[in-house]
Amino acid sequence: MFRKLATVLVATAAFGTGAAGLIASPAAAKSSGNTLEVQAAEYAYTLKGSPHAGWVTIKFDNLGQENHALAIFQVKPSVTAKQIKAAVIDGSDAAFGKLALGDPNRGFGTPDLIGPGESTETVSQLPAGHFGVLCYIPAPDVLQHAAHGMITTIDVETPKSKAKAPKTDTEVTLTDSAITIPDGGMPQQFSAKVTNTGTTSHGFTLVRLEPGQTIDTVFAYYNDFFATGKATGPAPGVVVGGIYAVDPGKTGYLVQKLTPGHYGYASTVQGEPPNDDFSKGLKGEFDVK
Ligand SMILES: [Cu+2]
Repeated sequence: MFRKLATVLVATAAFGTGAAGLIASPAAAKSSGNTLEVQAAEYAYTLKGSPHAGWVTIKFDNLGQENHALAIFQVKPSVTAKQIKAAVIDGSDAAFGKLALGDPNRGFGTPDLIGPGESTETVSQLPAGHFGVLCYIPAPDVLQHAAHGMITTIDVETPKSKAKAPKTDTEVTLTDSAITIPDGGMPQQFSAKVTNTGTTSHGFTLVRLEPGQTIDTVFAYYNDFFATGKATGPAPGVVVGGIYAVDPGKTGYLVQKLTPGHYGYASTVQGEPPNDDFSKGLKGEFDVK
């Protein structure tokens, strides 16, 4: 997600307050058993589905004009969106620590942020429990979307789902120093098995590059965007989909359609440079013919 969640939560606090809320409305459904559908727009999520523990499909559509993210972290039972928002505004690790269950940076292999009009789908194993969901993207007024209302909670229910991992046609391997994709790049449409054989969490996020741009210029652009809360000039690329933070030894699935063009990919899990995934070489480019 271009930043560690703890950093995101602390950074959100600096951007002040706004109204929390959740608008629930029907969404287009293509049932695959154990699915959560999330539609994002300015500035609310529309959620559909009651996922059970096990393999959970998350369909994430951005119907808005800005980038939107879907940061998911486990919280203690009965924690409310209002409480999470208060902790976000407080900004201290202690405030969030009172609500969080386990490591807030734990990776569940759920979607990364996506650009306007883009759609992505992940299939990953979620434990039963109560989760906070928020969008950490800065709005034009510099307030993060969470402060504008993109913050809610979801429950992953018991009993465990019988849903199976999807069929795959493509494999992607994440290590501590590289991302290996198929020779010739990713196809126009794929269901990729994404396996992390490294020792820390890594992800696989895809960016459609504007002519003349590289994954490096895109990464620099987004780092600046998140550091300042302001976009500097037109985006050099659009994030079209991705799976964020697959934990070591774990596997997730990314189901994606790509239009022809030049693409970059990277793990957006960050530590302090030069120890962040991008600096360590978890990036590359390919063409979709
Ligand atoms: Cu958003």
